[in-house]
Amino acid sequence: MSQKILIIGACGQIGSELTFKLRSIHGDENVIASDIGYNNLDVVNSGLFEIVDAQDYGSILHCVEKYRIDTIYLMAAMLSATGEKFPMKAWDLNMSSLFHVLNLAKAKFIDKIFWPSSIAVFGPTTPKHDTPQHTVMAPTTVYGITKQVGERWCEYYFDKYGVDVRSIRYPGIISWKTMPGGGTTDYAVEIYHRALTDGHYSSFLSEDTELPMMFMDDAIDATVQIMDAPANQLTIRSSYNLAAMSFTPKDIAAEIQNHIKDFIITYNPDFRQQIADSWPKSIDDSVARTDWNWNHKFDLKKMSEEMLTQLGEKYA
Ligand code: AKB
Repeated sequence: MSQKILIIGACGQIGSELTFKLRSIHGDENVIASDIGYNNLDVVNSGLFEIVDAQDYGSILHCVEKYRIDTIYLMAAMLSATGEKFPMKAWDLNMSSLFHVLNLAKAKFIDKIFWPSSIAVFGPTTPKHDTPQHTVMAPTTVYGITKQVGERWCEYYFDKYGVDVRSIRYPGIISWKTMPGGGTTDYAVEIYHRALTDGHYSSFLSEDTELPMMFMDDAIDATVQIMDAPANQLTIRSSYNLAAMSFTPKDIAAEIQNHIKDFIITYNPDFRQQIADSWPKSIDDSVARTDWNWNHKFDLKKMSEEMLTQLGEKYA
């Protein structure tokens, strides 16, 4: 029997591309996109769409019953930078939405959950290079705290109630279709847009700030792969480390200059610098590679070619 999928937060950066991918795999009639508003017309107009408030259990349950949903991808969240401006809102949204879907699975309304975690679960006392799967985690952002606590709850619901919840610690995700919103790694998307529209970018992170990053196509492939993996192959029920590349603003600017010779970058670090400084520079994702054959395809060079080609057509 085919899966019936609900994506909560389908209008966002990752949710939108996941919607298109899952529709291509499972069929338009089996993938229901939802969000709190009509915030992305490409998604809204591309198939079944419902208004769902991730913080309202009744709103999610109504949709689950209406479409006989068995699998939920919970992509709604407040990210690191916005979370520092609205700490309690970030806590409420990120935690209540997770509890709603975990409890739906515990009550057997649904069978399977995907919930994204983040490199933000790590903190200043975490080893910075090749950060291991199991290590010190003392996040200093509200977003990171919600993701770390969320991971503990996912594992708890798996252990105690047999809830099939699967999770990945996404690094910064770079894409050209939908803009990210409110993250610390957003600079790595904005820079390509500004390179093409203005020939100049003012970076809110300093030139040597190295962070783990990934191109959207790899992030979507990883998400599909972990959800398809046989349950008995998954040894981690908190969240898997996941990696593709690491670079600094200076590295990405140099790569862009290979295509746009007179591109200029300047550096004006703001409050996001402190967040970035608390995160790892690179991630050891060998457990994901062993357990479910994870393998990335895009490095900085290949991603930059793709970003500049796709955005070049958009701005032409
Ligand atoms: C953010 O910057 O907050 C996110 C993340 C790394 O989870 N992109």
